Amino acid sequence: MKPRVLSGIQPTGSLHIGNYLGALKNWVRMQHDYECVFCIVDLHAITVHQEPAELRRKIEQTAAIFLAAGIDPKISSVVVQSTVPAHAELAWLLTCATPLGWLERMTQFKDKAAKQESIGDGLLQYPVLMAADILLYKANAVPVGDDQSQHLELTRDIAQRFNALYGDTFVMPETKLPTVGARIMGLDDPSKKMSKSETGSNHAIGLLDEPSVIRKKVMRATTDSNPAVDFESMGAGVVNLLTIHQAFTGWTDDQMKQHFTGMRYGDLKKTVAE
Ligand code: AQP
Repeated sequence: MKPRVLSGIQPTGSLHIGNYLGALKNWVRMQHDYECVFCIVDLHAITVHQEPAELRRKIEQTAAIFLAAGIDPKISSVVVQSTVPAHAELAWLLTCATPLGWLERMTQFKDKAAKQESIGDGLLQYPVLMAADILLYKANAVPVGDDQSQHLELTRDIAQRFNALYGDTFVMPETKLPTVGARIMGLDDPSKKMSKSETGSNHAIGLLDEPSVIRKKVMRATTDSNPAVDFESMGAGVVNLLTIHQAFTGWTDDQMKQHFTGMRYGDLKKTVAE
């Protein structure tokens, strides 16, 4: 029997190249070697307010993007989380076995809570629901971007605690990060990860952006005060542009250095935009 993979994406906002390079691209590759379940996690999406009609539209759009990216429904399962009640049921059982302090320490909770005047309890429980998604299917591997690593560690902690309290029940899942592209940063502010919920018009490259819009966004990307690429001393914006290029092309570090060393930023941006 093939080992099993579970991963998910929230149908919030517009999917961006961070979601593709951090998660989707790996999913497409792994579906031939693993038994895969890919989830559109709408119950996670409602941990912050969503307009119901818009959420329904985004669920369909996210499913279409999965297929367009190369997920093959003949070999992989695509599931809308809310259609399988066991996700929410297991989340409650796990909630009762999870110490509050573990959840309050999650950086994504702290970041998202800091952006809102009042927060719902769902935001705190977000990683428990994620643990339920993964443990429900006895997934062996979970391909995610780096921002989800802490939630995966928590999933293993919850599984271990549950197994210790009630007997061997859950499989320990392994985190699978991409070697390049695990954390794509915002084009406008390379200190922040590219995110659907950031509203800046030059922040993210959407998977559905027109080529002319992508070109414009890349040409406006933040770099640093150097005139050209210097691998010994680079600002985060330049590192980000090079990472995006490397993740899409699959070039080695040596190929990257040979091609880009000394290249002026205008030309670097033109190359990345292509
Ligand atoms: N910037 C990123 N770089 C690499 N991977 C990323 N992922 C997200 N942002 C980046 C990965 O994409 C998958 C799906 O993410 P999600 O939709 O479940 O939620 P998220 O991680 O919170 O992503 P966003 O885009 O920031 O969404 P919002 O703004 O709605 O919270 C995950 O595997 C994630 O690691």
